[in-house]
Amino acid sequence: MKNISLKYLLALPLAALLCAAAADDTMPALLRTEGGRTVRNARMWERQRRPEILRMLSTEVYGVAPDTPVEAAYETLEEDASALGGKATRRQVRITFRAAGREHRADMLLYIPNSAEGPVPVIFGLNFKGNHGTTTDPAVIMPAAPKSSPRLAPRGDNARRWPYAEAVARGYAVATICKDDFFPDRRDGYAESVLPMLYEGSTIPDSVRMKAVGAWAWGISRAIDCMETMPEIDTRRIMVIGHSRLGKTSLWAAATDPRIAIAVSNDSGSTGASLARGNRGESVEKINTTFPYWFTDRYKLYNGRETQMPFDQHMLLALVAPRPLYVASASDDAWADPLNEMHAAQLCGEVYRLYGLQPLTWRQQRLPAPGATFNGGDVAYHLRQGGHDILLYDWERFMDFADRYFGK
Ligand code: GTR
Repeated sequence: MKNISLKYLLALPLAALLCAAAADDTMPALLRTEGGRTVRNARMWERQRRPEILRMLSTEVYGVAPDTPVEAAYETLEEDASALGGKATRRQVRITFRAAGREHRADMLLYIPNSAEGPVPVIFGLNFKGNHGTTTDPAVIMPAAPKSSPRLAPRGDNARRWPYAEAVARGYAVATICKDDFFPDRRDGYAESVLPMLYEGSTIPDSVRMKAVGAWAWGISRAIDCMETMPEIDTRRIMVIGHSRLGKTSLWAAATDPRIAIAVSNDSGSTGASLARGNRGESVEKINTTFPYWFTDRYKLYNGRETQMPFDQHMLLALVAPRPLYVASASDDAWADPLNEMHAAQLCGEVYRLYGLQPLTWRQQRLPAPGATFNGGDVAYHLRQGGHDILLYDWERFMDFADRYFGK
C-alpha cells in the first residue's frame, strides 16, 4: 500500500516534467524561415525552409558533401539462385570507387526473392559487423581482416538483426553493406575511409566536413546507385532502415537522397530521432566526446549548449517529409531517450500536415505502453518492450508499414 501511493505521488511531478520537455520554448520552429516568415504551404517549405534546414544540418552536424565526381564499377563476386532453401537469389557485389587517382571498395550482399514476377521493393540497411555477421549462410564471403583491426566478428554474430527469410517471404529484397567499408568505426578510421578520396583537392573547410556518419550516409546513396543497375530491384520502392548509429545515418541519408521512399530509424537516439533539448539519455557533449569522429567539428560547439542550438532533431525528421517515416524505440533503451524520440516524431508532423498527410496518430505527451504500435499515419512510431536492439518484432512492423505504400 505504502509503495503504491509513493509511486503515485512521484508520477505526478514526473509527468509534468515530461510534458515540459516537449514544450521547451527554445525549440526552434520548423515552420518559420530564417527571415522570420511563416511557412504556410508545401511549396514554401520546399523552396525556402527545407533548403535552410538542410544547409544548417549539413554545416552544423552531418557535414557538407563534396561534389567530387566518383566512378563506380560493379563486379558480381558470387550469385546463387538456390539461397534460403531456393526462395531467394543471393548476390554479392563488389563496388569499386575511383576518384582523384584513388580507389575505394565496398561489398554488398543481397537476397532477392525468386517468386516475384516483376521488380521487387528493397529494404536496405548498413550493418555493424560485416556481411558475414548478418547471417549463418556459409556462402557469404568472409572479408580479409584489415591490418589495423584484425578482429573479425564471427559468422552470424548479428544474424538475429537480419531476418532475411521472413523479409523474402513477404516479397522484399534485402541488401546490406558493412558501415566500416565506408568509414571504419574508430577514432583513427579516417585514413581508411572513403573521405580522403572524396575531399581530395576540396576547398570545403575542415570544420564542416563529413565524418563517419556522413560517410556512411554517402555509402547508402552509392548502394542505391548500384541497385539501380539491377533489373530485379524496384528502386522506386526503397525502404532504408538503420539501428542506433545507423539509424542516425538512415535519417541523414533520407534527408539527402530523395530516392529513399521510406526512412526507418530504430533506437537512433542522440543526433538521430531523439530531441537534444531535455534529453535524459546521451547528451551532445557525451556523444561528441565518445565519438568525436562521427559528426562535424562544428557540432562540438554545441556541447552543453543544447538550448542554444538553432536546430533540433525534429528538423532532421521533417526533411524526410512527405515520404513515410517510421521512428521506433525500445522501452528499456534510456540512453536513446524513447520519449524524446517520440516527441520529435510528433513535432515533425507539422510538415506532413502541409502536404495533407497524417502525422503520428499518438498525440499524447507521454509514452504509450510498451508494445504499442502506431503505424496508421504517414509518421509511424512503436515502443518495443525491451532493450537497445533491432529484432524481427521491429522488422515486422516496418514491413507492415511499407506494405501500405509499396502496394503489397
Ligand atoms: C552508443 C552511442 C549511441 C548509439 C549506440 C549504437 O554507444 O552512445 O549514440 O549510437 O552506441 O550505435 O549502438
